[in-house]
Amino acid sequence: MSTTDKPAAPAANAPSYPDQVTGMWLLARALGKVGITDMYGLVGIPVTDFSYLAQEQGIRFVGFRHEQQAGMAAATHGYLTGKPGVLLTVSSLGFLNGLTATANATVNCYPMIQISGSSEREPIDLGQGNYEALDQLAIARPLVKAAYRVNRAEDIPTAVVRAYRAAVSGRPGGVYLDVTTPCLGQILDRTVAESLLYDPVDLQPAMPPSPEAVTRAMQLIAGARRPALLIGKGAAFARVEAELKELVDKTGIPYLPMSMAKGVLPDDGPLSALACRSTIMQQADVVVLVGARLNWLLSRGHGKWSDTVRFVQLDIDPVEIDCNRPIAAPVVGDLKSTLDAMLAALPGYTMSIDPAWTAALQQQTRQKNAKFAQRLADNASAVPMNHWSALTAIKPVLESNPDVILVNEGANTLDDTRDAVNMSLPRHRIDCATWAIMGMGMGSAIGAAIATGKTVVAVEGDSAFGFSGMDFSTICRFRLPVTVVILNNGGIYNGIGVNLAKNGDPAPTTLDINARYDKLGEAFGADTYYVTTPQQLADALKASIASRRPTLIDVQLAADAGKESGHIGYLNPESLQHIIV
Ligand code: ADP
Ligand code: TZD
Ligand code: MG
Repeated sequence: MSTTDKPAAPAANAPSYPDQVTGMWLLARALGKVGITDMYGLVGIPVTDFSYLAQEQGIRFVGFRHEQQAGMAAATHGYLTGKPGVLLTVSSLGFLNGLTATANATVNCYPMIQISGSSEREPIDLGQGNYEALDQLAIARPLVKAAYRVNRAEDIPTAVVRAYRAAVSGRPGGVYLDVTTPCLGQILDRTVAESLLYDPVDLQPAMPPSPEAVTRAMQLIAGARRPALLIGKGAAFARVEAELKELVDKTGIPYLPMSMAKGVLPDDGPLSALACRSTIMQQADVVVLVGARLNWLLSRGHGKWSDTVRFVQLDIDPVEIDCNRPIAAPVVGDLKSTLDAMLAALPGYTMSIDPAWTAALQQQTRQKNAKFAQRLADNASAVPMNHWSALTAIKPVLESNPDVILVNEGANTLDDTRDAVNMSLPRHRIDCATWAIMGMGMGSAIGAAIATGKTVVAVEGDSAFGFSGMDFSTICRFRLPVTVVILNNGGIYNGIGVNLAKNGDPAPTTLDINARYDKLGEAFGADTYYVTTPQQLADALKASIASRRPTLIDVQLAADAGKESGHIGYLNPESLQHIIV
């Protein structure tokens, strides 16, 4: 080999592979070592090479148009698999864009890890104006479950294990892992780097409850005349559907799911009290919270709730207990261990359920279902369509494809779809959840498709879709079996709104009633439909589910379909009502 044939000598700060490696290489290996198989993100300096190395090591990398959506995908991945989803961001704004999703994951108890490159510490700390300089660790800390920074490549395996444990242990949540540019680029001898990797023992330990707590809860439940189980997404996450089914079968206690817990037990099962929420709040004597918080979604334990109802709360987080109302029987532990202990204790107890309670709930369910069916039928032929007419098409198609994962966001689009579509399998409904945020749609749909391989249908309000719409391109680029259904009523709540502008501007809630969202799908090579009748919508949805191809269905609704959500009287002052009239 002549001297001119020699490979160029590596630059002073580049490793000479294969004997030397970088912090980035070690980070990819450390993630693989704890079982991370997928990563969602948006790259650039200083993490681009890290994404290449991750792919080279067999980690799937799903590149997005916006970090928030990559984060929503990672969060959904974490929720559906029970292992942390991983988000990769660049420094400064990329980090901040992603952090919105990591904060949302923390609020929802979804396990995820946001890994962000960050620029050199010294100029940040002295405020000297470096490239994309931001004190990211300090900003992340109050918004996430745990936040760590790695400054030395030698610490990377430990940092990854700590981040993993923090994300999934106890109450799951978002973890921020800050990796500085010098650490990413730090050169190590490969033998040294490899010697740092280790197999952590018992990454997700069981946390069984105390026997006393189980006994206290069982006594209360056994003595109840009008009990109910209130099932939350913590139960879906904990994968306790079999244990809950056994508990319901053996005790006969009726159950009521929170939105994302729909399908943990079948919505249309004989003991489903889905349509009896108010009755349970007002008349139940013992309510068992199963991985559900007594937060704003349950009037924080006040409002319609009776003063005398006593709560059993099954939760992994001791700090949750008593946070809004005294809990008569807290059982702190992981739900699998807790329900196993309760089922083991069950033969020692006799239930006291009043048969009239169960019969009344079942009667009420039949009445509400009939009313509901009538409401759908009444709207079936409305032209142009409203939410209910669209749902006359969507409901039967989704219910006859129970293994399709439903992603759902919007206001009317959220409420009406949640109420209309029964779920029969756990972890098949993902929505705006605890913060009621818009902008989880495309990311969650992608995360669900990647994490499970299943077909996904996202039912989106037109406003909701706008927050994440550009990442429809990611669905197409990765050829995912995702159908996006946009219910276009031309705005937030509807396309009419309240317009007090004196200069002809649109109302604050008004968007684009004539937009052809299907053309956006066309731009990225998706199958597309523009539909104006329930029949066209049903045909399009059936075809898209069968095809497992990226599909966008633009559903034309009337601009006056839908109402402002909230019913929050004190935010609609008399004076404004007066002006509107
Ligand atoms: P929902 O919105 O469906 O009511 P929340 O998100 O409010 O549900 O509540 C979920 C609850 O589940 C949280 O309080 C969380 O601590 C709890 N949780 C999460 N994972 C587990 C688990 N493995 N075991 C027990 N509780 C869990
Ligand atoms: N921004 C974010 C991040 N989250 C929010 N929840 C809102 C704004 C406020 N908001 C709602 O609470 S619902 C909604 C917004 C903007 C959109 C509703 O319109 P839509 O659905 O088109 O998605 P419908 O069917 O028209 O009601
Ligand atoms: Mg709308």
